Amino acid sequence: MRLNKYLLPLSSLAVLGCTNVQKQMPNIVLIVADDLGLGDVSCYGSRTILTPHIDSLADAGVRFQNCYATSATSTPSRFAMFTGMYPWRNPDAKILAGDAPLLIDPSMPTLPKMMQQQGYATAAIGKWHLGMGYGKLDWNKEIVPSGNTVGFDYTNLIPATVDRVPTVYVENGMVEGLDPSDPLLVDYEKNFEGEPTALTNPELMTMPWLHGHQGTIVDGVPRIGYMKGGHSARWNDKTMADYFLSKVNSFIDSNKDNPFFLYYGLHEPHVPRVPAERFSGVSGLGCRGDAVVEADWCVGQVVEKLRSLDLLENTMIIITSDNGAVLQDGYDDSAEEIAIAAGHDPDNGLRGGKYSLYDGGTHIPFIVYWKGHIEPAVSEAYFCQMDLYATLGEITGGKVAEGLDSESYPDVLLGKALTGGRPSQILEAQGRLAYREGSYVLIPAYDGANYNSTGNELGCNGYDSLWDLKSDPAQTLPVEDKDRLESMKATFLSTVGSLYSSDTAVDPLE
Ligand code: NG6
Ligand code: CA
Repeated sequence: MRLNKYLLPLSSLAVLGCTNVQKQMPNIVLIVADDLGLGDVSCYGSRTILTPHIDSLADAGVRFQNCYATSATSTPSRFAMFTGMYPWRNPDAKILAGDAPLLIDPSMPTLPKMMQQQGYATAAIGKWHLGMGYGKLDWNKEIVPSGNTVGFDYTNLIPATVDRVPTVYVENGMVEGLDPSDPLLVDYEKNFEGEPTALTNPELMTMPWLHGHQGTIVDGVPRIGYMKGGHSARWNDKTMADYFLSKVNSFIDSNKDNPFFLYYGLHEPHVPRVPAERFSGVSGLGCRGDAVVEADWCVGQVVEKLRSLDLLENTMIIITSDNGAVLQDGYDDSAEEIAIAAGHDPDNGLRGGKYSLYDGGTHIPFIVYWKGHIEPAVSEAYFCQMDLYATLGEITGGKVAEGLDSESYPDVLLGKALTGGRPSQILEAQGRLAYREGSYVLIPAYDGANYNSTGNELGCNGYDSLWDLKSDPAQTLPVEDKDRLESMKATFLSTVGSLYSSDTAVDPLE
């Protein structure tokens, strides 16, 4: 089976992909952390950070050893998860600014729309990073289209990332808590006169920046981009986890008697890492470790909520991360120094991390828990987050659109098959593509710097390299197998066509 199968309609893929599954309609809670690596989670072997809440779901559920995001950064990875389509098919699916327009065309089929059609109440709460509105946004009016347009009945979102303006919550397309007499203005090109930035007022900073974060200072943290006004609506980093959790709890309360699909985008441990005071110092690994502990606590709170409403046996909980881990990501928060001193490896020995075509970029934690329906297991099966769309469609009886890249593997997701799964995948990192087939990965030749400005390895080697993740998971030495390399390259090129060019350089940091 080669990549040309992506050209087949999905109906054929469904036939190829799996067995007959009896329709079931559990609630689905999809929790996606931001930059959480395999080595950050103790059930994956971390001895330096303890994540007891995630671990207890892994102990009683299926823990995937071989699950991948499509991409090594957030926007493309989330785009694929919700649309079931490879992000590189959409040239705009790159790390988005906070004022970027909605990336998902409202006419596109999406996972949440499919769930809606199945009678599920749907919500997106937390990190979004898929754009909002059209053209130049007026943040003081209702933003249309928004997450609500692409399948979520309720949305309460960070427009982009915690380090990008505007630092406000957007609930169902409206900036929450905005005072009309203090309108919110946003610009990614130039500052508003007199507004404090890292360059004009460094004395206001409690979190110094190293790269890229020299814009407006909010809460002592300099962000990417500029904003003015909207003071009453500005979030407080330290209460963000509690804020989103309260929205999650309300959504679950309101939908306890009907099926619901909840996407909960945890903002941790993405920069800036500013957890609640009560988590400060708890990990012994600095603010990044504390943020991981806070994220784990949030997972525990969701489980407690479901337990208190007696919903656990009727709810599938999926925990994952949008891309691999990163330590140094543009702030002077000592995450790297502290991790090195403590022997904390957030990538669990994998090469590269966030931003990278190496395995650490897209190889992510993935745990599926469904009380009473899933046997505890560790799965070696290959699964991609993008496959959730087709797979959840098959499980719930939802109508999956034709022609998607998403493939259906219900037995894999439910832990009935612990091997098998997806035969191949195109991986994406900063607009560059690689090709995985079985345990082999082809990283085509890319020119340009192999490290970005924050020192993270990208996978630009200047030559075609082949790696065998089975015999060499840390990608220490390329495999010398010219025939395999040539055959994989031919398949890769016939799939991605002109989208591959060795001088592709789209790293916004460069
Ligand atoms: C980068 C930012 C990084 C992070 C990333 C997006 C700098 C130096 N780096 O441009 O801090 O915001 O974009 O991360 O500015 S993601 O997880 O949402 O993809
Ligand atoms: Ca991320």
